[in-house]
Amino acid sequence: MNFNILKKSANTSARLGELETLHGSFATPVFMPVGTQATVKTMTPDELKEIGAKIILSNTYHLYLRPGHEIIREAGGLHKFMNWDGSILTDSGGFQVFSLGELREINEEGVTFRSHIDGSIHFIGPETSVEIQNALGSDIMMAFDECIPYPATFEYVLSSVERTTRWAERCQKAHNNIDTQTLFGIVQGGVYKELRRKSAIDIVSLGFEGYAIGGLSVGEPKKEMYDMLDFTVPLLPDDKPRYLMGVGTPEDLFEGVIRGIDMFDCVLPTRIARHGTVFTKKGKLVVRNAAYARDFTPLDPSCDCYACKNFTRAYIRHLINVGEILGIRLTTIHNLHFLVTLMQEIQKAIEGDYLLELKDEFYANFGILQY
Ligand code: PRF
Ligand code: ZN
Repeated sequence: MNFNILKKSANTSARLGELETLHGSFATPVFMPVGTQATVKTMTPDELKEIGAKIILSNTYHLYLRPGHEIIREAGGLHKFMNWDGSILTDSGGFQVFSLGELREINEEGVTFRSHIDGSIHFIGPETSVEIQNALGSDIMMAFDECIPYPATFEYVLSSVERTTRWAERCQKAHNNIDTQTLFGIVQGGVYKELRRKSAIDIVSLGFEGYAIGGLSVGEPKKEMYDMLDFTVPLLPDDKPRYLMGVGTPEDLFEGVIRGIDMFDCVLPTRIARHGTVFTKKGKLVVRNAAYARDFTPLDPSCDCYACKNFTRAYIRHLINVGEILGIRLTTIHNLHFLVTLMQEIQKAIEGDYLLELKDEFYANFGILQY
């Protein structure tokens, strides 16, 4: 993997960069659509390409359970299995396993958990996570971390920060495909600055090709998240990509980029699409609503995605209300196009030094208050 910074924003911490993997190169800041189960829900790889996606995220935990990483290894890796020749980042399973609540038990070795599918008992630790990710053959792999819920006590977060560092080191030792796959470290620390500092220093001292900030957007107020970014990002090496995990909304993308984040992923655009909600430049729109029964305009008149060029709100509302699959395919195409295109606009604004102006204009239209 190669990462080059092409331009630094004059009056923010944003950077325009280029990240290159064995499956192509793309500009950063970048939004990665989420394809948990080896598919970005409802989208073919061709459709993903058409909206401009160059890198997607997939999940160790889900693919380990079904179909099993050995089947994907046999298929020739995840790229071949799902016929996606762009880049893939895999999350380590840490976050997904910890989200299981009652169904798991953590100790120094790793996490023992019950499958959310059939209740069978499994174990994932740093070595197993890396082995699974090696079998999947993703371009970027994530270290196995402990993401704790919010709120949590200082003592608990401290012990999880220390464990996350020990696990990160074990991931490095277990990683076999260093020529083809890159491993990123993850900084934890909850909303405690001291612990964010400790985690950043310890993880950076292990030496990774990229650094993620985990444990945010887990229920803390937005201001806390932005404060943690203000504090944590400057502790990370300037010349390596920085990835804010599981974030976010359009405003989170602006606020993250301005604070120096290069990569984002979130289920939000695809999830809300399946519930009939779409992003528009004028804010979110619930196209399912009766208000759009006779609205023969596109989801977003300013959008040039396939859904907006060819179909009306009234038609898409009808499809969703009668449960036709095409409805949620169209809202998904539109929402992913919206965020990927927003990132391209952000890239141009960094290049042209008008990022804050773009943000102000976007917030005013979308109806976001300033942070
Ligand atoms: N760790 C991992 N994946 C994640 C997170 C984390 O902290 C988050 C938190 N927003 C999302 N996905 N491994
Ligand atoms: Zn559209």
